[in-house]
Amino acid sequence: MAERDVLAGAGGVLLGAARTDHAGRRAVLLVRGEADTTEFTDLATTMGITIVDVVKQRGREDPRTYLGRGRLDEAADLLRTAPDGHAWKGTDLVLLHTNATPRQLVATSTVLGVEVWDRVRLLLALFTAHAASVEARTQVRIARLRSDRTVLRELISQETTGERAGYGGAGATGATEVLVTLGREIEGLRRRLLRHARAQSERRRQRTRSGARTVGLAGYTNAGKSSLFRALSGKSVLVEDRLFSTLETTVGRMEASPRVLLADTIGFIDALPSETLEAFRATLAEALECDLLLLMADASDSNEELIRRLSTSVREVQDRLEDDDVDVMLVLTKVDLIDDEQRRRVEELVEEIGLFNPSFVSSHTGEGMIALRDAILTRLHGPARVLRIGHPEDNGRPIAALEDALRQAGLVLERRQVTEGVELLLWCDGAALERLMAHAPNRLTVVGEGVDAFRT
Ligand SMILES: Nc1nc2c(ncn2[C@@H]2O[C@H](COP(=O)(O)OP(=O)(O)OP(=O)(O)O)[C@@H](O)[C@H]2O)c(=O)[nH]1
Ligand SMILES: [Mg+2]
Repeated sequence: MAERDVLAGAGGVLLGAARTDHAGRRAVLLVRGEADTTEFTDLATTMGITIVDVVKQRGREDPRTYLGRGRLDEAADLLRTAPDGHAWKGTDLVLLHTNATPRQLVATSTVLGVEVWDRVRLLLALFTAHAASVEARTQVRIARLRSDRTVLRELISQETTGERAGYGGAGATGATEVLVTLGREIEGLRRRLLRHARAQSERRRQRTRSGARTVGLAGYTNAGKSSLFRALSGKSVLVEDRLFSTLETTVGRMEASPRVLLADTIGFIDALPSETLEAFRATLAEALECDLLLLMADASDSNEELIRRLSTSVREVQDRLEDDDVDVMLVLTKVDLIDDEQRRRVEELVEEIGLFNPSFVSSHTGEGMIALRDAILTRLHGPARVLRIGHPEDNGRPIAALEDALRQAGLVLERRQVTEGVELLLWCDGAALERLMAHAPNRLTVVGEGVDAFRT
């Protein structure tokens, strides 16, 4: 279906608007109640939209008009009559600080006469603007069409019940046709996405069969997932200080161990309706179906934000937490931005919500990264061994061949020279190690277990 503006000229609920770049737009934000508007404003700012004014009205949402009818009419007047130099002059977008019902969306846009977005429409517009890959674009389009469909149904029902005069000249029959086309397009896109998901899930199976282990990165949007992915894999992915830079899953190998795969994915956000979230299930599964899940949060967030965002993330990965086959580690990022006292407070906070032993890391300064790498490998492969090659009575027999054999059999992370020969910090399957030891009697000795045994 061609992108179209179903309600152009009749109040402006823009459905499937072709416009993807909203940078430079000026908007008025309507807020009912006492909610904190920071995150909403951040979402708008991320898209380059300037909020020129905020209208706040106390009390509960009006189920039909969101603000009370009187306040809404005042806003409509001001939108039409704002003189030059007034903040509202040139505003063609009104934002509602809520996940609005279709009824509220239709009514407010009819009264205001400009484009109206609620939180979900703002998110969908943001996703549309950021979607770079085919997969991301397909997901986003499905989510948008689904959301458009609910608004359209509301319009049709209002017309049928006579609540609203015929629209766009096309009348209810025209709208019903659009509805059918919408349904068909959603179905087609869904099938395409399903094929993609099947291919992905086949790839996952192959990986597992080849002995690769996967580490999924999950957390609130902007937590620093892609930055950590980049630091651990060396693979370049988009990192930006904006919400929802990443909309699909990227898999890359861990630099320290090519048999460990990392999966960076889309971030979470509060209160995304399930029909919108549904479109992203497949890409999330690609990252969340893993052997080890890194549950990530930004340690430099304020206490309330940290708890809120971490709780949302915990909710989203709940079934992973309950799955015995999935190991979960808590990783707190951007530790370079906080001091020791804040760090202790963050530790207490996460304990209060039932999480323990966070790893603190900074992808920028590298702080905590070696420890995190070691912890990941230990969780996946068990404790490392410190293995000595060489013996005082070896009389300088070359050790290179043995060292090569060990490197083939397992993962050598670090190496150091000692008087008897060399010592390796090694992750290796027990049976493989025993075979090698039997081959070279007296030349290999396990002198310690665990990463710390090597470091001290
Ligand atoms: N100071 C500091 N900033 C960081 C660190 N890690 C990430 N950032 C910044 O935080 C912002 C978000 O980082 P990303 O890695 O894109 O976060 P993300 O979780 O992938 O975000 P989305 O994909 O948008 O959900 C960027 O501006 C990064 O430069 C860190 O360790 N220290
Ligand atoms: Mg990202």
